[in-house]
Amino acid sequence: MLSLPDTIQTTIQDNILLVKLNRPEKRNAFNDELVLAIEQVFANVPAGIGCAIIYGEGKHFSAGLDLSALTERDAVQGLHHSRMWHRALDRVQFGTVPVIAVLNGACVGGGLELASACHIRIAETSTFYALPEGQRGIFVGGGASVRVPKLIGLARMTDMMLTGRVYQADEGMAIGLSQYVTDEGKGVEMAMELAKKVASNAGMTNYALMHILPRIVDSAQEQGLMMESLTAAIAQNAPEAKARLQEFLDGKAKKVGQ
Ligand code: 1HE
Repeated sequence: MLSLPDTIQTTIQDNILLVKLNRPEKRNAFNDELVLAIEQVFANVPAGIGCAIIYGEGKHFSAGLDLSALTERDAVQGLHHSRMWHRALDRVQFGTVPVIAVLNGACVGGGLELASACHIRIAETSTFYALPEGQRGIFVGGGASVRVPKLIGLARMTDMMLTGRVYQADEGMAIGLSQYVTDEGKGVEMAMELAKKVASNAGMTNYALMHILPRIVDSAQEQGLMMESLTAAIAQNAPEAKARLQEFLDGKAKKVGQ
């Protein structure tokens, strides 16, 4: 059993791991303890889990970095602090299971950094996105400069930080910050439905989507195409793939959209 602070809670339903940020009185702002707890949780996903869901207690997913500790750090401590965030969020993005984030209210600063390390984002209608680091006189340090432009492009992230622009839930989906928008209070339910589908995929497919696809995207075309071919060859050779293909050929598998 992991020893976790009460600012994070985990439960398991069937083969889905639910992770709740539980610091609503501070709008789920991340102190170091909470960042390290996220690292622990995603480094130790129990065997048999097929997908994880992360969401926040209260009216906000997360207000980002806990600003109360920021003034106490010197430059070297600041470097290590940022690298701690990178370690923790790498555990989320490159862990053992796909992660679905359910967003509501503020998804700002480090909150958006966590959300962008997840594989699917569902925004409830109250969600708003911002990178207030610009206004606070600091810079992103939890991976946003790498992950956010991949979702929305360099120009939009630059604008968010230069002008303090806030995107609402629908706009956020239109530009790529989330893949889904749903009614208030319905996010976890929707995430459970999606998580069941994710967890029913062949293991190699999910592994390739989490660990290989992002590397292909970061590669030059020739290397990317070669990695794709190698991945396709490995995936189709797995017994699970052969069984699924045979099921389709026997007319026993679901058609697309069913
Ligand atoms: C906090 C934080 C925080 C709230 N650090 N304590 N993030 C920001 O710049 C966002 C700052 N927060 C806000 O703009 C607002 O709090 C919200 C829009 C998120 C929510 O507003 P509201 O009216 O619901 O709550 P509140 O009254 O502002 O806050 C409730 C309490 O949470 C209050 O503490 P209290 O002791 O007076 O009750 C706030 O001080 C506290 N609180 N947000 C510390 N962020 C890896 S680098 C990442 C860099 C960043 O993430 S920068 C972005 C920081």
